[in-house]
Amino acid sequence: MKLFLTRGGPVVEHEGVRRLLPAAWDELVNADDLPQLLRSSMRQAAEVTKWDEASLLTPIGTQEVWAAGVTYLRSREARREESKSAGGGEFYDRVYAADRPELFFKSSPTRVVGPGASVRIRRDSRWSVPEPELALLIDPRGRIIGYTIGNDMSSRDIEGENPLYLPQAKVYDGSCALGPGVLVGEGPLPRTTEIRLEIFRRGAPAFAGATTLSQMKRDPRELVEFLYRETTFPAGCYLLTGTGIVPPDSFTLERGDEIRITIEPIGMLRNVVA
Ligand code: DO4
Ligand code: MG
Repeated sequence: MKLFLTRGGPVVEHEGVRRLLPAAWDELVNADDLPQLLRSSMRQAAEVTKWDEASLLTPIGTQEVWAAGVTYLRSREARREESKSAGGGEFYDRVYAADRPELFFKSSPTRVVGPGASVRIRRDSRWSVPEPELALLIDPRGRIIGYTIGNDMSSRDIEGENPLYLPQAKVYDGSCALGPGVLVGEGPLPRTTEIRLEIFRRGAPAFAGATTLSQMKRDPRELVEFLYRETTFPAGCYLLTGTGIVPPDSFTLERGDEIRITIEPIGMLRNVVA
C-alpha cells in the first residue's frame, strides 16, 4: 500500500484503487496499527476517481526531518576529499567506523518540498549536489511505519570548509525533498533495492548513478534506535538514511537542472532546481 498527501487530504492506494482518508496526516502517523487502518479504509473510504499528479503535496504533517550521514563508503570518500585542505577528513573516517552514527537535524516541515516542486541551491555556495536517500517514516513509538524517497540537498564547499558549517550546508529553504508517497505495510526493504539518481540539464543527461541498500553500512533500525534514545517525537519523524551516490567532484548543480530519484517499489521523486 502507498500513502499520498493530496490537496483533498491523505489518499491510500492499493492495487490501482485509491481512497480518500477521513483523517489528518499526523493522525495516521500516530495510529496504533497503520497498515490495519489503511486496509479497513480500502473497504470503507470514498474512492478517488480523478487523480492528478500535480495535486500531490509533500507527504508530511508536523514531523521533523532528521538525517544520517556517512553510512556508505562513497559518502565517506567524498567528505574526506572535500574537507582535506581544512583538515577535517579524519572525522569522517572515524564516524564511518564508530558505534554512534552521525545524525543531524535536517528540516522542519515548512522547508521540505514535495514531488514536482523546486529544491534550492544556496546563493553563497559554488558546489551543490543532491543526495538521494531512502527515508524512513517513524511513528512516535520508534516503529518504522513506511518508506519514501528523500533528497538531502547539500553545499559541498561550505561543508568541506569546516565540519562546523554542516548546518549551513544542509539546512536552508528548499534543501529537502520528500515523496512522492510512502510505502506502508511492507517489511524491511530487500538489500537488493536500488537507489537511482539522474540529473538532466536543458533536457540532456548530466549525471546518472545508482547504488543498492546492501552498500549501507548501518541497519535502519540501528539509526532509529540512536535517534530515539534521548529524544521524543510526539508526531513521529522522518529519517534520511544517508547517500551512497555522489557525483564527481567536477559536478555542481545549476538552476533549472531536473533531479530524478527512483527507488522501486516506492516510485520516483522529481524536482527542479530553483
Ligand atoms: O557529514 C556530512 C553529511 C553526510 C551525509 O549527509 C550523507 O552521508 O548522506
Ligand atoms: Mg545526506
